[in-house]
Amino acid sequence: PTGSDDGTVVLERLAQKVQPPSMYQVVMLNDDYTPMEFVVVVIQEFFGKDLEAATAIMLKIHLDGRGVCGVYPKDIAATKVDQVLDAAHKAGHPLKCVSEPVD
Ligand code: NFA
Repeated sequence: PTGSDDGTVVLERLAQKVQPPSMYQVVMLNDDYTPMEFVVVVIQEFFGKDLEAATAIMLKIHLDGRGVCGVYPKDIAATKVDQVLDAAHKAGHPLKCVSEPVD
């Protein structure tokens, strides 16, 4: 390499451009009306969990008020939220979920 640039500047600029996607958690909220079994099925269907894992997440939401169903890049997390809200609305349940940045 010639000159005083040893490549550090180029690598710094590359590192600024090439970043892992910022991750978002899909959080489901408890309510008093949505059946537990519906929540378990939704978590299995849209978040790829087996029955045991989906049941554990559902119970955590039921007991704590909220729980993380999965962590994804921003656009995928937003799609998961849409899928859950659409399925809940179509079934007549008030189930809510949101996505939020992972700290
Ligand atoms: N709290 C709901 C019930 O008792 C179950 C539920 C769990 C709803 C998780 C929403 C999220 N039927």
